[in-house]
Amino acid sequence: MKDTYLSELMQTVERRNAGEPEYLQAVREVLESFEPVVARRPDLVESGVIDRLCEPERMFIFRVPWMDDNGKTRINRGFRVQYNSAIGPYKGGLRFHPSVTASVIKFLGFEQTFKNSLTGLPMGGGKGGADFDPKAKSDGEVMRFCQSFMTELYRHIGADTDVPAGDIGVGAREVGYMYGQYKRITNEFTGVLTGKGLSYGGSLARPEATGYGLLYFTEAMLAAAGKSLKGARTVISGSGNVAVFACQKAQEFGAHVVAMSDSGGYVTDERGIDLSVLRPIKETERLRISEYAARVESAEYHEGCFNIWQVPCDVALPCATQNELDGRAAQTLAEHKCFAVAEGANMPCTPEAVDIFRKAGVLFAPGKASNAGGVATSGLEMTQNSARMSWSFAEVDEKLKTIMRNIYLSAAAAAKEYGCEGNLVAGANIAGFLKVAEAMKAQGCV
Ligand code: NDP
Ligand code: 2IT
Repeated sequence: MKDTYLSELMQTVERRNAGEPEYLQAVREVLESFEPVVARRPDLVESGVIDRLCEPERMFIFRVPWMDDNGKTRINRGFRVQYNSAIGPYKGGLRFHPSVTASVIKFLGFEQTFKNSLTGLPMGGGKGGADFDPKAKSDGEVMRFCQSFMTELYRHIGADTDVPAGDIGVGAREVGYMYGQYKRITNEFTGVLTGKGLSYGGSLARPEATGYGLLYFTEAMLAAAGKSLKGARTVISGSGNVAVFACQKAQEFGAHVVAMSDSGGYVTDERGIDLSVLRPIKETERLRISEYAARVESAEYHEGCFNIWQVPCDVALPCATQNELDGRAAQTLAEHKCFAVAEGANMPCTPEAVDIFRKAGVLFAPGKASNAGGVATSGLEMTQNSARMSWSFAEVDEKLKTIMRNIYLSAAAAAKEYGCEGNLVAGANIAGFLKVAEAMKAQGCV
């Protein structure tokens, strides 16, 4: 970082958050893209907006005790970061995964603040979760865990305060259990969580929204470069909520999806991934992706998830987790003439990977812009809940398309305006930042 103010701020953030690599990675990437902003907007430096953005408003860490099926007491650690409320109530998902730490939750909350701003909807940034592993747990164990988690979390959230949703390891089942417990404790039926089931206030198209939105964004980015997904060999990592609906929409756009993964390994299928086989394996039977190769003759299973990027492709959509695509993988993708990478996950590409894509001229869509369709549709769920109405699938999907196209346009426009045309990383960071910054400045030093 050349700018003295920004590099000193980064040093302060490093001192204050020592031992939190994911958080520092996310902050560094954003501060690096602020050089042209700092040069042009001294008022934002003077009002301390950027300094304040590098410190979450507050964070809760709590014990989550629950009893397993053998009657043994188990303990997990729960988190909620209320990162920034300048433009709306805190909003962001909950992640249940053994890798969850304060650093992971803070990086996600930081990213969420910019992402939510980009949607154009009035939502601040938040994130939470626990180091709980839902794998191999019975429904009863998952329910007791969710109830215990909510028994602490409920006092910090509310439809106009902080509205959690799903993320890794948190889907319709977990949201249902948490919603039930919230309602039982508070005796209120409000839109306090999104991603709810359709029968109790959920929005049509919310399950599809992140994956669909990713493809709407990708199409817009490709169209501007005179390219399209038609016939594009596509590799998608993950096989969870985001990956499955990314695959569905990619196939609708005419892409040929040849590989998908889970944390154990990946499958290739030259005939194209068959979602009618994959979805029940992952969604209802909750089995490993290796099962797909056992059921589909044209498919092959490969141990180890990170090698999925060795599969030659035109388009890569990382939809699993942070730092899953490193410099080596990026090099291979570039050598294979991959022409576009769009992040469905949060921060799946390492800084080295992003740098390689930029130098090789690979079109690159950063997650805080390209995966914003999920939270945008959560925003639409909040609106429907407040109005006590529900919109049709087509209505929500149409709004989602418009939002994703607008996010692409505003990231591209900000990049151009601030002298880095074509760099959507900088464009998304700057466009997301400016709205939050104006609101923070107007509200004074709080
Ligand atoms: P799911 O839990 O539904 O699926 C996660 C998928 O990623 C699974 O296939 C999982 O494999 C794989 N995965 C998880 N951790 C790892 C790991 N450490 N290494 C390799 N693979 C891993 O989560 P989502 O699909 O909801 O989330 C995926 C990503 O998208 C996350 O980064 C999330 O933050 C982001 N995101 C999600 C949104 C949403 O609306 N759900 C919105 C915007 C972004 P396995 O089953 O083996 O664990
Ligand atoms: O990372 C994300 O944007 C999400 N997990 C979705 C959050 C939400 O509130 O819908």
